[in-house]
Amino acid sequence: MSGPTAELFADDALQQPAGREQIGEQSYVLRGYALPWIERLLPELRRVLAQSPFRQMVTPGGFIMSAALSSCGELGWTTDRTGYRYTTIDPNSQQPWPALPEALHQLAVMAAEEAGFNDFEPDACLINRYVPGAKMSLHQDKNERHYTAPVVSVSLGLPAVFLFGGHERSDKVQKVSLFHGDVVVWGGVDRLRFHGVLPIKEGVHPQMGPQRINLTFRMAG
Ligand SMILES: O=C(O)CCC(=O)C(=O)O
Repeated sequence: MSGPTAELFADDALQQPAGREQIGEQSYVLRGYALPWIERLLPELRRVLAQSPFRQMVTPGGFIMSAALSSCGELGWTTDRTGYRYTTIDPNSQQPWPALPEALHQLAVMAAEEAGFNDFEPDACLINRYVPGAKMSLHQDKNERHYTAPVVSVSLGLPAVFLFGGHERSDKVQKVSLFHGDVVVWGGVDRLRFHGVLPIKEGVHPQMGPQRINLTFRMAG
């Protein structure tokens, strides 16, 4: 997360339209919503990652995920050969996942409200790290106990193309460009829509370096 030289900046990371874009009946992109939080958020994130560093996990099918993962909050999402699940313990450290920092909690609650979801109380924050080339295949978020709460997703660093599909894997997919500080919220009738991320393009973000970090907040337990 250090600041590399200006000539390496990713051009499109600097072009960031403002405002709120509706991408589904109950889904919004809040452009630049996290930007005012970044200075508070990054030191908290560093502390979390010092306690539970990124690691590449294996899917039940035996594939190594290209995004590296960590978590904070009461519950952390994990995958291994036996399946996908939430755990209270970080399987690497055998310690509880780091607590959800207050700045992250507040950001997630306020973004959810901005998108029309009051009373969001996230107990899980999954942290995905994408280096150029890393991606997230189309999937539904179905490991949570209930689907009443939205998913709040914060983008940091290199730009990404977010894929937002329908309720069937084969449904048409919208391609939504996401930039540093953008927040996507989807819930209600859209909660189980397929989504994913295209491979991240080469680049170096001025604040975050050659990576994209995504935080997804959920009510999992
Ligand atoms: O990285 C993103 O923007 C989306 C992450 C995601 O799909 C997930 O964690 O379920």
